[in-house]
Amino acid sequence: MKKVIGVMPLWDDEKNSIWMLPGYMEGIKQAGGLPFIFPFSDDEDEISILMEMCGGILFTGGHDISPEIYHEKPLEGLVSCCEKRDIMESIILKLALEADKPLLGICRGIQFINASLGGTLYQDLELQHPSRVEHHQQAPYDVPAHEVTLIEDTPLQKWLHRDRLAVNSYHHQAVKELAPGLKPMAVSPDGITEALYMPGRKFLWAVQWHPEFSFRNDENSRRIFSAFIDCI
Ligand SMILES: [Mn+2]
Repeated sequence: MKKVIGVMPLWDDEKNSIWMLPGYMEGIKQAGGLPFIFPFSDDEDEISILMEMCGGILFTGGHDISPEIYHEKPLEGLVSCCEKRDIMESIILKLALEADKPLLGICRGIQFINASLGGTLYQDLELQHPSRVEHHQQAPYDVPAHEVTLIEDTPLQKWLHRDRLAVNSYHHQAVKELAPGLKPMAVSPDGITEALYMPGRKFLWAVQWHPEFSFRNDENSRRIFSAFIDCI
């Protein structure tokens, strides 16, 4: 039985259209999974039917998370949200947790999981957490931008067998206060939580960096996808 992965669609505001970065699909495929792009829906019954087909869910990067989710007003001109993603992903997160369905979050994915479970975000890192660490690198995106420290005895540290990791970085929002029930797995030199997990789950990991850009030339990025697919 193929390991089918529901991939959260990206949304293009100008074209009013779904789109997808091939790296998410290829990253899953090279690890032995079968990805499909989830269609947009706000209907829990429809979403349930689709989720029954899935062995796991990938929360992709993309738009900012609505600050309303963590009870803040958006900073004017600095936050660009996608209501249909927030609505659908809220339903999917709830169903995935109920069914203990494996879930990997990338970039927006780590932010969405943390905010939805009661944590908060930096709406704009440059304004709210200025530092010398390059979190918003220029292309190419498959090369490291900063290091993270992997926290001892966390699943990521044990899976990669290392204490430090060079990662790419392309984000302007980030985890601020961690949600109850989540634990950090990686921290940047300026103190940002760049990976987290939920203890007691089959698999709920999320990373702030972008293995979908770097898996072709980086073994550790491939291993993040394989940790996810192998557990299904
Ligand atoms: Mn970063």
